Amino acid sequence: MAGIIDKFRLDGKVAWITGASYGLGLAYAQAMADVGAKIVFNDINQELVDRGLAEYAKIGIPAYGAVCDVTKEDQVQAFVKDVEEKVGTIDILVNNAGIIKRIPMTEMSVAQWNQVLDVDLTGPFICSKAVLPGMIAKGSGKIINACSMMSELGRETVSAYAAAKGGLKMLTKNICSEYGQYNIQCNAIGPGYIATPQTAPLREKQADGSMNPFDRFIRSKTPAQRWGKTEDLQGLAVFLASPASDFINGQVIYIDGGILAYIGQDPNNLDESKFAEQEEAEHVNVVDR
Ligand code: NAP
Ligand code: GCO
Repeated sequence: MAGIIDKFRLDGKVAWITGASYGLGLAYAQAMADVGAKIVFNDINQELVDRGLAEYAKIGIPAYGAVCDVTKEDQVQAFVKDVEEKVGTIDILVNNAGIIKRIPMTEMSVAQWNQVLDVDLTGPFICSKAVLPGMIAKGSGKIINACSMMSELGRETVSAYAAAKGGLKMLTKNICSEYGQYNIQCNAIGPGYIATPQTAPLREKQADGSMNPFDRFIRSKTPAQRWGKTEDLQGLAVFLASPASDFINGQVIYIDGGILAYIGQDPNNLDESKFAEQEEAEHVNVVDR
């Protein structure tokens, strides 16, 4: 008799993780493959796709990868058609691909604004629109969006990113509203501050070798007093991709070490000696791009 653990398996499912050559996307793919999913991924150039394929081969994951820019609808439609012919209907879409530009709003050009919105908000629209017909025909589907602390909070220099991630929260709720009737669930993962290439500049040591002030700041805002590791998010990704979450829809689930619940403490009160071991672990996770 099937036990509850079987509800967390993805055997026979095709999972497309966008922008999954490294970072959180690679971690999501590893986890989903571990519970039986067939992995499909894309990146914006062949070098990155080859890098991703090498990463997957190194860990024994048979993956299908191709060049596809999530902001180009023609490329996305062709990618999905190719996958459906060669691998099968896409059961799970993780809209993971994303960029950030840290520029004061008054200095940000419209082109820079549009570039962030194109990848972080229009990209998920384009990719979701491309996979929904197959999910509707199949009678089931999972769409998982990459939201952020910036879906709830603002901060200096990330206006375009926050606007995109706030919009992505509402797109998540709207896909739920419009397609839930077809047994399609659309939810979002809301990571806190995770050690990946995207956040590496925020942890880089200062010229004198001292801790980056933003690194100290984030630890003072996180009850766990550490950055997240990509593996911290793997369980939630599998859960939202699996039958175990079939009655969860339109939700953003935050996985932030407690940031959104905590007012924070004086960064000067932190005992830096506690960080040495944690810091080593975080650097292992940051893939040099
Ligand atoms: P990352 O290390 O920068 O990786 C992002 C991935 O997306 C890369 O493979 C990147 O490839 C790809 N990508 C960028 N633009 C693309 C496009 N137009 N088409 C296809 N692929 C594209 O980011 P991450 O830290 O793993 O984050 C992954 C997602 O989680 C992002 O949406 C991010 O906003 C979100 N998130 C991250 C954190 C965090 O603390 N790390 C927290 C909350 C949310 P290239 O190398 O070619 O750019
Ligand atoms: C930043 C960071 C954040 C994280 C993440 C937090 O510059 O503040 O890059 O935006 O990437 O989105 O959840």
